[in-house]
Amino acid sequence: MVDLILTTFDWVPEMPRGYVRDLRVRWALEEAGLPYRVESTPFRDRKAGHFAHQPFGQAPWLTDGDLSIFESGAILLHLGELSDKLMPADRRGRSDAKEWLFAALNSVEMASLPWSLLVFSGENHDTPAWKLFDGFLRQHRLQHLEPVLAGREWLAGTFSVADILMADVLRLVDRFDGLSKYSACRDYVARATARPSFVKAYTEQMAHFAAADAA
Ligand SMILES: N[C@@H](CCC(=O)N[C@@H](CS)C(=O)NCC(=O)O)C(=O)O
Repeated sequence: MVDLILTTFDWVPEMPRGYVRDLRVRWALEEAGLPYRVESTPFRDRKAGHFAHQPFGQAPWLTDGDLSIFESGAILLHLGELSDKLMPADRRGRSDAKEWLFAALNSVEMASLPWSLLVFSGENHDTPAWKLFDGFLRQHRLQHLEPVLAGREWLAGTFSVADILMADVLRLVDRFDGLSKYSACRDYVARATARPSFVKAYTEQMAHFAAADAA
């Protein structure tokens, strides 16, 4: 019996495909080799039942038996507790993985998300907002991450949930060429996304949304 159920949208527009955050959860589940199934919730017509699982009406969420968990970071922390393939076994390694997991979300994604939104909306040119967010991401985040990633293969020593989140956050920046001056960040994204579990997660997310088009 499969206790782990990942819920994502039934369909999304082309643009975010391959980047919808259920990919983080698929990737972690694949790395851990945990059995799971994927269910869909309507993208267009979000009902009360959806908001009961995800208060912002977003995706993904994970149910594990009687637990329902939203926020990709919280889901990955939960999965990290289920498998030592996702979290180092030793105390220091676990602490490192947790701090880098939060750094990915709360320090890097908090800078990269507004940057990406400006790119999406075509505002990535000579405006005060673009200069502010582009400078913030580059000078205060990527520039400091660069020597860290040049000096280690994975953030917490061995591959962990922190790498899934950090690589996924940086992958979106890379999509819009934001890593061109940060070769260690780019190489890190390349080695993370070369992992078979990422490739499977990505392929299955793309197939999930393509199936919705076909239907
Ligand atoms: N902080 C949330 C963000 C979730 C999120 O932004 N989900 C996107 C898909 S990647 C979404 O649901 N977008 C539709 C919307 O916000 O209405 C997490 O990491 O789980």
